[in-house]
Amino acid sequence: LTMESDLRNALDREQFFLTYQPQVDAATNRIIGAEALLRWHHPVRGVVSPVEFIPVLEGMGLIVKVGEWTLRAACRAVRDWMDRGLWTDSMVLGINVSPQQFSQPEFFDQVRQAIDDAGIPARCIDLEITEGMVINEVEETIIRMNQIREFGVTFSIDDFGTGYSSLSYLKRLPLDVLKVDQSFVRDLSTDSNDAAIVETILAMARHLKLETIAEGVELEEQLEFLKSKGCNRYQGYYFSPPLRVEEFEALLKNHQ
Ligand code: G
Ligand code: G
Ligand code: MN
Ligand code: NA
Repeated sequence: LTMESDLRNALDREQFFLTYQPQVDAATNRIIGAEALLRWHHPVRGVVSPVEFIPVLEGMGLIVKVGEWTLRAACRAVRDWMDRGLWTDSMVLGINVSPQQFSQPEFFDQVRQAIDDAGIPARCIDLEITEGMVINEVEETIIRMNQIREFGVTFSIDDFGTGYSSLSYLKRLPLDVLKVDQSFVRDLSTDSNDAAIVETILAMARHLKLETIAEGVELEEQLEFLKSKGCNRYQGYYFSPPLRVEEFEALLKNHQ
């Protein structure tokens, strides 16, 4: 209950901020983009994880407003980095979108406004959706995704393999990127089932002509396995955890 009333004021009190986790090309070791990850700085509890507060925001219906703030803040960040020569128009920032947000009729306008107001190329933004979103209303989801993709934004399927959707949905959705969930990456070098699952997911992505990004890569062995199976992009502690904006900018600067 207190969490709810605290969240009600969090936007006005400017308690939300974004962290950025770099995404890397494994072959060249170059930063090719990042994922924006939301944080809540609570005055007493400190920094709260989205795992705790996103479901509460969803329950309150507040995720739509916070999601719009996130979109706008992320696009403004890209604008700022471009102005400072830290970001090129071939780099992509991933933004997580909750099902409730996506199902709003205004969602496309929110995305377009955020990108236009920031004056950035639409191709610099990738929207990460989850399987939860596509269970219902597949037709409607496909229509909306196509509208947004025509504008130039790409779509990733996040946490792939952890939801309930069938492969037939995956085949029909106009996706660009499949993110291999970290739960399969974690025990890659010790669990032969996980290794088989990852290999299968990567083969399927290749057939569906989807780019792949592996998540939660912490170890050299995991990276080597992924590379050997054709996954050339990753994010994870092995390269960098999610960083506060100043740290992320310093990393981009050193990386040039
Ligand atoms: O950053 P980790 O940093 O703890 O993120 C945990 C979970 O929260 C992830 O599943 C991630 O997809 C989700 N998440 C992070 N930022 C956002 C956001 O801006 N919007 C939504 N809907 N989910 C987010
Ligand atoms: O959106 P998504 O569910 O993919 O959120 C990514 C989550 O994974 C965030 O909570 C982020 O902090 C976390 N994360 C990123 N890299 C690693 C990693 O290498 N290991 C682990 N255990 N978690 C990671
Ligand atoms: Mn994500
Ligand atoms: Na994920």
